[in-house]
Amino acid sequence: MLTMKDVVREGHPVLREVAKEVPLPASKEDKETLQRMLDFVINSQDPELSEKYQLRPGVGIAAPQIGIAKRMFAVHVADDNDNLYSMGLFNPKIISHSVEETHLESGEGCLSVDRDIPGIVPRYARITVKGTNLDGEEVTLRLRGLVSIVFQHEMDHLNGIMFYDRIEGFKDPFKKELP
Ligand code: UDB
Ligand code: ZN
Repeated sequence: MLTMKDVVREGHPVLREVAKEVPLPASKEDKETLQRMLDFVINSQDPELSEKYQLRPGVGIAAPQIGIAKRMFAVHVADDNDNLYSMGLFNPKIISHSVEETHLESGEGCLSVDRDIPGIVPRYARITVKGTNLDGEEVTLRLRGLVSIVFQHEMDHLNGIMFYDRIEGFKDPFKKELP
């Protein structure tokens, strides 16, 4: 079972790498890793398990956050209509996005960042994501609201981008140039 000990923190170079595509169909090992990541986010939201194993209640995790530079992430988060997005995705891609932007009023945090970094993190209001799920099916998702923000935050990890890179006026000497 993955715990916070497995989560690499700020300063680890893997968080600044551009992760590599996962060869498909996914290997047994890659599928097992992604399933463990999904189990981690689900467990972290279970009050008993999060207390017992001292897990931060997370909504998503990307492979680089457990030291694996591969393009895959897991999310477990519900939208405003209580639709649950609980899945692992291989090689996710934002195929289109709105011009309109949004942000979390309270800013963002990260499982790999053990400090509060205040500031508005601009995100697209709506995105369409394509990827391959744990069952090997190609899926297309149209997302908005918190779910869309979570997907964009996890996608950034696959490109070596941290949420604070996107905060206007926040100076990080190790900042990666944004495209
Ligand atoms: C999180 N959780 O999991 F707006 F119901 C964060 C942590 C770092 C605080 C644990 C979170 O934001 N939960 C949340 C937010 C809401 C409403 C709600 C629960 N992540 C995941 C992460 O670090 N992945 O790499 C950070 C989030 C910040 C914005 C999206 C992901
Ligand atoms: Zn993060």
